[in-house]
Amino acid sequence: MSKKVLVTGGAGFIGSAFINHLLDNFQCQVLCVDKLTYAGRKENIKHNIDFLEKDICDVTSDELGDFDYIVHFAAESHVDRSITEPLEFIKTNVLGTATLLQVAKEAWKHDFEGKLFYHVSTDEVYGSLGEEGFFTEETAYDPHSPYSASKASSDHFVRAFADTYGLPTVISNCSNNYGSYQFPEKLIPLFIKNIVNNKPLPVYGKGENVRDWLFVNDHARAIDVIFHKGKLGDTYNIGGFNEWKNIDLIKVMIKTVDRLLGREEGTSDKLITYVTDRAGHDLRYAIDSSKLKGELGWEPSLQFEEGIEKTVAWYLDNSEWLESITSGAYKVYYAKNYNNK
Ligand code: NAD
Ligand code: TDX
Repeated sequence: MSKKVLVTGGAGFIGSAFINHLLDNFQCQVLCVDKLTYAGRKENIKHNIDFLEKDICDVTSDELGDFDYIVHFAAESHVDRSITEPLEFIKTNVLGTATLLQVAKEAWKHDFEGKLFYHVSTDEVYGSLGEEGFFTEETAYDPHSPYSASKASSDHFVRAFADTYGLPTVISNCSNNYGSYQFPEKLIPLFIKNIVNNKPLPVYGKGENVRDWLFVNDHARAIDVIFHKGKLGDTYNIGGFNEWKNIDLIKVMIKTVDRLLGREEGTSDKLITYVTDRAGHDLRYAIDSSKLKGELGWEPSLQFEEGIEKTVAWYLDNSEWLESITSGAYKVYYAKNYNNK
């Protein structure tokens, strides 16, 4: 009988890429548990799967049936939103994760042979780097935003359940993802959308913060590799060795959108608008993923130039998706908090 994988947050940006990758490559049964917040869309998943529309804080082992693995993506994921609504982040990211750990422990009745709880986390738990150096798996946690503090806390609970109850767990901490189906509150899709619509591009501070960008399908591949070959109880960093200063990345996006729309080069440069910096804005993230490469043989497959071209082209071709995902609940929140974007 094929194995059953419970995927939380599978209607979101990375979770849907993972489900699509999994079912393109493996025979298994997937049950997605997702609350369908403003960030989740069932249509992001291109396969027929079982779907439970539910808050992870409220799931019980009874309603899930037997399952072999959990891959846990569900989270509130946007740093700016965590600054205006920190309690939502604590609820979903901390209490939600702890609830799932407890549910897995109960459902597996302490018989953990062949089981796995895979927790998807972020490089932001490590805090901020200066000009030099990389985050490794040994870097001490030093989160600064309510988002990263909630993710750090969820990582601690995963390790606590492994140490206390022997729950078979693995954690990966990944850098910034980009690609199709990302909600347009994050830098790359938001700026593509604004360039297309000739709207201002709100660059926080001086635009000098650095992020390490990884194509979402490469993240899905990394999770697959760790899921199948990772060591129980271990942690793996995932990154693209692909650092960009925000302002330089923004100039690449402007150039690419203008070119693909047939506009003259430089047309949209005037949209760059420097605005008040994000509170507690981490200066630089950079992941050392050499453990993952050395032990499990994973490395990114796509060059950034190709990835950003594909990504811009996807958003230009999918304006209906962009319109639909920014209507409804998000519109109300957006109008209240982000009138300047
Ligand atoms: P996303 O915001 O696009 O999707 C989150 C999904 O979780 C949505 O489908 C949403 O409906 C669901 N969800 C939210 N709260 C829920 C709840 N209480 N119960 C059930 N479902 C709920 O997020 P993403 O960018 O796909 O991120 C997925 C995971 O990867 C998160 O855990 C995030 O911390 C982590 N991560 C993201 C990035 C990135 O660059 N986006 C990088 C590293 C790690
Ligand atoms: O309007 C903007 N202007 C701007 O200058 C936005 C939305 C962002 N920025 C800057 C802030 C960051 O330095 O761009 C950079 C990237 O911002 P986000 O897309 O919001 O991502 P970040 O804050 O780096 O967090 C992301 O990567 C790690 C994801 O949202 C997290 O879920 C993930 O864990």
